Amino acid sequence: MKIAKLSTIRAEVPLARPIRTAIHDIRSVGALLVFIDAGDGLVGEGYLFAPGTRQLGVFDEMVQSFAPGLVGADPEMSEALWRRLWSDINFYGHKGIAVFALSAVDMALWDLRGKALGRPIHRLLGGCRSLVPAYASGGLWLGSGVDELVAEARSFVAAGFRAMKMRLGKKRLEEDVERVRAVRQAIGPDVALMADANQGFTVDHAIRLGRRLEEFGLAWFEEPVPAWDLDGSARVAAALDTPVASGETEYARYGFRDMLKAGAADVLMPDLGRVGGVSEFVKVAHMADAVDLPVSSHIYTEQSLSLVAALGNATYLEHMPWFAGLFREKLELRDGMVVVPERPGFGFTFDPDAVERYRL
Ligand code: SMN
Ligand code: MG
Repeated sequence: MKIAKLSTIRAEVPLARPIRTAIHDIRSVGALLVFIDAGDGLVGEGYLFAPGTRQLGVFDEMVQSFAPGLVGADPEMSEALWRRLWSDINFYGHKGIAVFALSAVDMALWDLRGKALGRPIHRLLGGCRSLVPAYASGGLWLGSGVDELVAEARSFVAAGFRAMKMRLGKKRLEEDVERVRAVRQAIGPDVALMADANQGFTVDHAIRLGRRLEEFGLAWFEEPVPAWDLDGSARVAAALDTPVASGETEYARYGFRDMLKAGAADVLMPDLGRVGGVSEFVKVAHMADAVDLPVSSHIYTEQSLSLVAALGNATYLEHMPWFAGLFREKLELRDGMVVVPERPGFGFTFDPDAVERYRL
C-alpha cells in the first residue's frame, strides 16, 4: 500500500445554541477534515476540532505541509511516519498547531489501516470491552441558570445516561456550590457527576471550592487551574479527596509525562486531536496504567470510542454530540453505555451530503 493523496476540507457545524465555559464562547464548531487516500477506494479519515473557524486555515496549511513527506509512503508504517513528522516539526515546536496536524494525520492512518484490513481499530489495538460507559457532556454549560441545569440534568437521566458533566466558573464560589447541589439533587446519588472548571480558577479558589464540593461526591474536578500550572494542579489534587482530571490541553507523551511527574492529575484525559492521534493516545494511556491511573477521552466522541473500547484503564467516553451530523453512522446508546461498533477503522465515516452542507 502507498499513500496516493492527502486532502482536507474546512467545515463549520452549527450548534443548536451558543455555549459558554470559563474560557470558551462557542457559536459554531469548526472542523478540518483530513483524508489520506491509498487508491483502490481506500481512504483513511481524521479531523480536527476548533472552537470556531478563524484558525481552520492555520490547521489546514500545517496538515498540507506534511503532504510531500507522506505521498508515496507506506501508510502502515504509521509509527515511522509519526516519528518523521515529529522530527519535521521540531523547528515549529512540539506543542500547538503542529501537533494538532500530526494528530489528524495519525488518526487518518489508523483509520486507513483498519479499513485496509477490514478490522475495527479497537480490535487491532487489543479489545477490552464491547460496551463503553459514556458521560453526557453536551450540556450543563456555564450560561444556563439553575432551573435549566436541573431540567437538562433530568433529560440526560431520561435519555439513559448514568454520568454527566457540568461546568464550573462562576465569580462567586457560593454560586458554583449551589449549582452543583441542584444538579446532584436532580440526578440523585447514583448517577456520576463530573465538574469542569476549564482552567478558570486560582489554586486557592480551586481548593476552597473543591473542599465545599467534596460532599457531592464528584467523579472528578476537571482542569481546576490554568493547564500550564502543573504544580498548582498538583496542589489542588493533593488537597482534595475528589480526583482531579486534566490533559485535554496537553500535547504528546512528554506533556503527560510532566503531568505525571508533577502529580498534576488523578485522571488523564488526552484529546485525540491534540495528543498526537491514536498512536500517542495509546502511549499516554499505558504510562497512566503503569502508575494505576485511569484515562478518559476528550471530545472526538465517535473516534475516541475505539480507544476507550481497547484501553484497559479507560473509564469513560465523553459524549459530545457536536459532530454526530458529520458521520453516516450514528452512536448507539444502551443504558448509558455506547455500543462499540465492529465496523472497520474507526467505524464512523464522513457523510458526503453532510460534508457538502457544512463545507466552507
Ligand atoms: C470543553 C472543551 C472544548 C470545548 C468546550 C468544552 C470542555 C470539555 O473542556 O472537557 O468538554
Ligand atoms: Mg474539559
